Amino acid sequence: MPIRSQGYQLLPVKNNNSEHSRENDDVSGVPSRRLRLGFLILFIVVTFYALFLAPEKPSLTESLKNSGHTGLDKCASPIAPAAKPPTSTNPWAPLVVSEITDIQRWLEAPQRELNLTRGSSAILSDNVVYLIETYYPAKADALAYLAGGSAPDKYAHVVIHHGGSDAPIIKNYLVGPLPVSEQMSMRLLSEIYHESEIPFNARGFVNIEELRDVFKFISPELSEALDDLFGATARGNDNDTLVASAGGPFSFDGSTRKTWFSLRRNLPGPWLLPINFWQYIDVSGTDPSLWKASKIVYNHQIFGSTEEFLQSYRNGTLIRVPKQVTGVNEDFSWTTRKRVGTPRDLDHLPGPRSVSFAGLRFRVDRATQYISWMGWGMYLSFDRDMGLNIWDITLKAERIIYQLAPQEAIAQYAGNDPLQSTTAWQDRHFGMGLAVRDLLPGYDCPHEAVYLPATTHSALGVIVREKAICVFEQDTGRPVSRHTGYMEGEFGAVKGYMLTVRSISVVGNYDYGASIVQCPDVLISLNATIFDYMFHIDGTMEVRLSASGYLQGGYWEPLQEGYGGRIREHSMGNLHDHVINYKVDLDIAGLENSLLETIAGQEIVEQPWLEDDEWGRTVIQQKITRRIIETEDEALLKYPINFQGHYSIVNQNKTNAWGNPRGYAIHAGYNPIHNTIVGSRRLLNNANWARYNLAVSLRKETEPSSSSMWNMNLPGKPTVDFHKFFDGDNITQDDLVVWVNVGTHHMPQAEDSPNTKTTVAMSSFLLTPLNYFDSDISLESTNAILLSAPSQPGKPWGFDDYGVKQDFTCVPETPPPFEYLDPKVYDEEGRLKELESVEDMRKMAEMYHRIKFEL
Ligand SMILES: [Cu+2]
Repeated sequence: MPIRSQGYQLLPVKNNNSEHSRENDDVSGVPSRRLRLGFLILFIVVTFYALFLAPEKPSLTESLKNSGHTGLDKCASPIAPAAKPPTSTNPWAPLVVSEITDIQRWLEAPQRELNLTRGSSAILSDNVVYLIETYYPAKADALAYLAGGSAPDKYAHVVIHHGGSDAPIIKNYLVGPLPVSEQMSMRLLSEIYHESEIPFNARGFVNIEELRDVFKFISPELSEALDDLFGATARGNDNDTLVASAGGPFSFDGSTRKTWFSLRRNLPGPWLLPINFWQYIDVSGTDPSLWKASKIVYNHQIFGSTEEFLQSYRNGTLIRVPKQVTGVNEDFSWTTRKRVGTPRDLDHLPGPRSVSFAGLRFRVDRATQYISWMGWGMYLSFDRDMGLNIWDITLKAERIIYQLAPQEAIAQYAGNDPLQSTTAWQDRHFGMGLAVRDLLPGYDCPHEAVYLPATTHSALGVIVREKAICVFEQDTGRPVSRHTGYMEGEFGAVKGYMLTVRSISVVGNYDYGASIVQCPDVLISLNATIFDYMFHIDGTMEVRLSASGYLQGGYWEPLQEGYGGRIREHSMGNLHDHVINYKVDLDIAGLENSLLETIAGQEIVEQPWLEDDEWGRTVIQQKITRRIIETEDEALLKYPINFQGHYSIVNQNKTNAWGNPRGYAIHAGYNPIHNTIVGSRRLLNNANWARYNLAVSLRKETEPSSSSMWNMNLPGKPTVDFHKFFDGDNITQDDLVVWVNVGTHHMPQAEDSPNTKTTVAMSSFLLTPLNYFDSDISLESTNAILLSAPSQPGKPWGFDDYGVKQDFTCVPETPPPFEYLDPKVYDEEGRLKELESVEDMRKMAEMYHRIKFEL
């Protein structure tokens, strides 16, 4: 049924000549002489200011002076000019090596009665300091500091494995205030978790010692059988041709700790080279003598114990995989990243690179890790669990985001084998911050990028990576806005520029655009994750995550059909979902914010101006419905069907000049997905955020994060239960947090081999002004052009480039030669540690994801 139009009535119609002629005047486009004169004066002032007075462009002025028009001088060095942070310290700064060392010593003092053993030599039944890092201050305290008050006290979050207790347990402590003094104290930190106790079986790995007791499950007899069956060895020798990888989660509710071991060939990219042999091991508790291997699966045969398997092997009843398909003589070089094929035309030339001829246009304060660019400002921080995070993101001196931080990254696999079908990773467990990698200059980030360090602590000491974060500005190669026209002032373009802050983590097999995991030689999955935060001049920012690296490959055989894609003779990529959650603590025009749902629907409306002719008396058209969502319970959200609308955070009491509430909208970017699987025991209640595209909750100091490093191993009893955040609180005109997901339904294919590509394994969301301003602020840019029509056809078009000479040139500095250095590793005393071997470095990098047998 059509609805009746509103607000119109049929009246006798007359031509209104006077109004018509005024409209004509308006569009005549002939500016008055006064306007033209005004424009000329403005142009002269702007040009003079840009060339001689503008304080923000010292390097351009300098370079212009140096170069003249006769020859080319050297360009300004690509060094970021100093930023002016709003405060003298970064209240969210990670702890530095000396602070961590001081806390370690304070914890070890006899009067603390913690009976600690240092991580490097600890066994499971010892008490070990697992983590020391910054505990972020309460928001009210940080805001008071930003507003000119005193700096908040600095506290540390300390995790201790109490393996030496009668009932081993993990405890969290708040230690401070820093620096260490008589006033320093420690207390249990439990208010941010939903479970007061963290079961020991949910723990993270401390060192290789724990795994040594796992290696015993590969007995000499079993090694011999493996050698015979696969032509590969796992004997604890340097030249072993098999390594292990384990699946997770390791526990359901903390009562046990078990994992499926899968064996893979010890070659480059072992993740792609599994053999069809799996072992289920029970490593519950702290007494390795009670651990057992309860099952072996080989060639579709299931054995209740290693002994059963060996018996069958010895007595000839074992159904063997035919020798020709065991890969004995196979060429496995395809798993390397070495260049293949014939070089393409002109590919012997280096590709284009971008140069800021007039010097860098973003500012950096290294001491506080504060960055500013084109009206944006932000502080960076870094933590063990998820790596790079950003604080106090301001635009034109107004805070838009208090905190922007990744929270968790899940990857749930499928397959017709014991490992893949039971795997649901949550990479926070391994520490995506700990897994940050030094960036490859010129390859991971453009040549001119400015690098910033990150410091992370683990039970084995402190790692400082000098090139953990890169910051760079790029020409996006397309205008932010443009229009062609003949009227004065309507033809022009504003150039698109973007500032990117990036970090890359490699947890096991994938290189997530962000971090480093410590894994003693068991393979989990090695993914590189690239975390990008991209800022645009119109107030838009994009949060983008890309993944690369090796798949967690499976053993291909026809029975795997439907669980992924075959990529080689006996290798497949198994189907899985990645979902990554971000915390976005938006503060739009203050703390009092509401969640606005905007939906574009369809209406059939009858209009009085319509004739009853062939078009009919009704039209079908779009219509917007806006609704403020009032409680948390209604704020577990999926993007509107067909993206007909969006969700936004607005301040209902602060309006722009047109009466609209000022807001920021959350738009889906690439791959706006959520988790496919709901109800799996392995993600029962520990990653409920992954069921949605986004969710909005009332901000609470007791709900700082949607996950924890133990969540992976506690699906039945999660340390942080996201659904508990949604307990009916009113969310109108209050401080809100948006939890937004990105991800990929990863259906592996041949082109994922040897590595997944960031071109498609990418996902993002955008935050963009929604009536936050009165009009488009990118029009403020002087990197823009305004054209005026010639007086007669054939004459050149006039233009105004606002005095910014886009053709300015000089000789760029030669980029420094490529160099890649190891991170600095400090021991518990804060002394720089010499790693003994490359194998040590590898262990540290691949810990738990590629386990080399050490018997
Ligand atoms: Cu994947």
